[in-house]
Amino acid sequence: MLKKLIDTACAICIAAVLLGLAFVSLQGVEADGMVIAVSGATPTPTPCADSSCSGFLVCQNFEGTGYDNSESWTESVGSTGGIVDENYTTNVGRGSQSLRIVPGSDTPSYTYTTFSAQGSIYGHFIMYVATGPSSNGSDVLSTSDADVTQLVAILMDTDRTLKLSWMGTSSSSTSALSLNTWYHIWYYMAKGTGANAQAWLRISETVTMPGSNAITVTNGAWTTDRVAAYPSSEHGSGSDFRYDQILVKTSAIGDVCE
Ligand SMILES: [Ca+2]
Ligand SMILES: [Ca+2]
Repeated sequence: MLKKLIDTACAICIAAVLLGLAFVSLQGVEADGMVIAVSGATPTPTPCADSSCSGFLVCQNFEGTGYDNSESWTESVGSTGGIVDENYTTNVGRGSQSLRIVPGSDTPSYTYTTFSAQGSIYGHFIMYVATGPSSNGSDVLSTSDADVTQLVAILMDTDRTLKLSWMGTSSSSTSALSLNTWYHIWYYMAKGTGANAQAWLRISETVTMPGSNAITVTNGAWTTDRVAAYPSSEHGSGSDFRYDQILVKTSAIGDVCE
């Protein structure tokens, strides 16, 4: 009798183990057949790049009165109707405030902060187009040298496609930004020695950086360091843009926080 009870218990025990293995097996295989690790511990999520502003040359989210992260920004508001509002709350990309930039009818509007001279930078910003530009090649985000000479700029045409432009040369993206939609835009710019400077642009509606470029430049002519990367409007009335989460770093940024 005792042996039979032990045998019965073992059979139940083995069945339970087999059921458990089957359950673990089911849990361990995703629909696409990729086997993932199963453990009792909760996986630690990889923190997004800007979970803190530590290590960034620029890390601006426009939160609170004025600018945040103790950064000093200088505004230039275009004459006759220009707007630079770093406390904008109607359309916000992240947090509770964003930046609105509208050009004046006679001069553009922009705001900038500077950083130590860099031969190459990685950047990110989010933007929202309420009204597209009235002319092709309108400034969206500019980078400049120590003399505030524009080196490479991200521009937008009237069809709301973006392009990278440098010294009279440009390379265009293939798809247009929709109106009233927030886009994450990542870029990389590295100076060269003549006709070999590098740049790329990537665009997404999510915080995950795409693996491929929307624009690739390998023959850029710029050879000087840059000290600023800043939002700027078209040179003429028409556009109405919002910006948020402006980041600059000397190393890759990757996925960002929402
Ligand atoms: Ca914000
Ligand atoms: Ca603010």
